[in-house]
Amino acid sequence: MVKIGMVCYPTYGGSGVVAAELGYILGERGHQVHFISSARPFRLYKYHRNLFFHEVEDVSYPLFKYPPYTLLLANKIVEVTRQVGLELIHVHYAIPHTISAYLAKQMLDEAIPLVTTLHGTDITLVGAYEEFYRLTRMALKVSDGLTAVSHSLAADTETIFGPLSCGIEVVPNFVDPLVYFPRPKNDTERESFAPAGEKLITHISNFREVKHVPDVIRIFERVQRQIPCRLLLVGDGPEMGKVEREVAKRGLKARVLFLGKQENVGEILQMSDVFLLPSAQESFGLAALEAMACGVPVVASRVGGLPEVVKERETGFLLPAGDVEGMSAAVVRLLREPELYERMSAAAAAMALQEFPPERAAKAYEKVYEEASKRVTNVK
Ligand code: GMT
Repeated sequence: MVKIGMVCYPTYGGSGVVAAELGYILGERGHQVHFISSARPFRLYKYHRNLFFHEVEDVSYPLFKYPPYTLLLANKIVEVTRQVGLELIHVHYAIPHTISAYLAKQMLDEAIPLVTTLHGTDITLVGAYEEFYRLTRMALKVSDGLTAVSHSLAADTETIFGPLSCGIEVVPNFVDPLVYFPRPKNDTERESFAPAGEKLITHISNFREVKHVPDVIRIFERVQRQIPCRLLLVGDGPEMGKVEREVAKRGLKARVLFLGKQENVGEILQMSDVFLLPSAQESFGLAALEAMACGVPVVASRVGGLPEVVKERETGFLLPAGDVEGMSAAVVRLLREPELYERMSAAAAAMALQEFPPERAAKAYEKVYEEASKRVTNVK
């Protein structure tokens, strides 16, 4: 049993989801997991005897223009380590979490292993900004164990930051088959969203620019001209205003439903026919995997780690980012060809179950923890 300090963002976003769900599996496997974050991670809602949450409190002081979260988090990691005897720190998203954990390590008397999981934009976007490049490189170097959620992200990391002495272990994200599974469409609330047998197209994201949500609207506009259908938009974020304007401009208000942030996306996916993810960049695409697990074929961009998740022409269609015409044609094909649809839907559910089981990910992380601990012991 390991006492793990799990650091993540609490807000809607894949890295917080992965951290929370990993916490439950590790807790079930007998580890004690202490979440340290600015708020309770949104998927950490169920009680578990081995899961704990420690909030990083804000400190306001007139001289601070910005609250120094990195320092407050470092201090909290030290506090929790002393209080409960953490044996390892596992941070999700390098910036600023690895830096905080590294600072915490300097303040502690005992050496403690630090594992960083890279999720995507911490490397491909934020990490590559000039302002963060050196810090991210340092975060990679000071980690005793490094994991990436896809081979594509591991390769991008070495391309952007050069080779790393401890190497990068690829641990793909996973999906809980008890929450995400196919359900007969007439068993769901579907009728209230898409009456009279209309089709339902779904997009879930944090509505950041990188997600290309306006493309979702453009694709939907083309599809609904040919097939009676509705669009479900789940999530919220900086692009929401732009998306609402795009929907209004195209006269689609009656056909597009904005559901906002939702905790239970499993039920929404179970009533959907097609999942759209036309992102500019996606290191993994957790929402696409969740859709597949519910038997929903995916139409997405052929970028980053998406080809490691969506098997081309088996569980969905991948097209170049920005190819609105190609993606519309793929959705129309799926909705018009029942045989093709059934085959892809069944393959998607089977593949999610076989290739992305939570237990496999938990065992892989345990191995990374073991290696990182050995590395720290050898240095002592
Ligand atoms: O960039 C985001 O959309 C949020 C980010 C996050 O904070 O979780 O998502 C990244 O991590 C997810 C979980 O590992 C991946 O499924 C997403 O593909 C990845 N996003 C991008 O690479 C854009």
